[in-house]
Amino acid sequence: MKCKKCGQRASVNMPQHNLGLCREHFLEWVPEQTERFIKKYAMFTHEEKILVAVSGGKDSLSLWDILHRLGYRADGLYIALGIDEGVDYSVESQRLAEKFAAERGLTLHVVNVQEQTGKTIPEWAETSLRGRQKPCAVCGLVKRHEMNRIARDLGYDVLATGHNLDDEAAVLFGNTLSWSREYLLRQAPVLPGTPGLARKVKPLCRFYEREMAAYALLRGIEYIYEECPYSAGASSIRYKELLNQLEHDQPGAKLAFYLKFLDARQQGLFSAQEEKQLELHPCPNCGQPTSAPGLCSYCRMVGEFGG
Ligand code: Q46
Ligand code: ZN
Ligand code: ZN
Repeated sequence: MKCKKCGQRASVNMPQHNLGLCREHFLEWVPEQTERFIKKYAMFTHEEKILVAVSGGKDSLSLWDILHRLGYRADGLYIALGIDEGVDYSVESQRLAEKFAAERGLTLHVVNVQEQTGKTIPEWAETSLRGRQKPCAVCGLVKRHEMNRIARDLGYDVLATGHNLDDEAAVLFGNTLSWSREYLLRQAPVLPGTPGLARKVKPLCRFYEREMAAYALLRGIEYIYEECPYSAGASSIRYKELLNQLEHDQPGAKLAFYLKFLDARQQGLFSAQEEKQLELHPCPNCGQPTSAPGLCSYCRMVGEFGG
């Protein structure tokens, strides 16, 4: 395939878009498309302060790189989870996030979960889940809480995460299989902010995972290749494989699945009453918004198992 812009040999072929691009034009195309999605979904403006949740992986570092190239005011947040037993996953991902920031003169905030809460994520899982389940449930809870806390305390307008289309389509697939209307209701490129809670945005939600991998590679971004050791066997990985099989036979199927869901949302998939369910109440302890009145899940966990 040839580059659609200059006719040279294409470095990246994207059959789903019927598009091939050389290195130079692909590296231009990705930020252009990102800017288009930011505007289309009214994610943020150049005046707003953005906090990018950075894991050290290809998606979040590429997102930070793209926003920086587009001239947005974006700082990073790295949350050290303490997942290092025999793998050095957290240590290595923190090193790469810090290196990325230092090389570009960008601001990176680092929160250490153990210093903040007294326990690492595996230790929290050991006590609160009695070691019976994978730590992901507590990990998600703690990460969300810390991201919201830092965004609020440091005055960021927007919290941006690096979820790509494969992530979003897999989540959508899982929620559709179980018809979890409550979770479906919360899946969108933009979740509006409320007092005390920054708006949440996913600027890469329309990029295929392999497009982001190509971007990181061609930009020379050094990122952690290993997945978190606890991600093995997650249902989202199986859903990704299934969707990839479908995509293989039918290029563009993954994107159509996600975009048609967004269209259906716009056309009133959910009733006004359901949309209202998204309204949140402040937690009496930490002040962070929570779906049910009373303490939020994070404060309940720390209250019960902390100390
Ligand atoms: S939730 Fe689970 Fe991830 Fe936390 S414990 Fe690892 S796999 S990092 S996205
Ligand atoms: Zn070209
Ligand atoms: Zn709370």
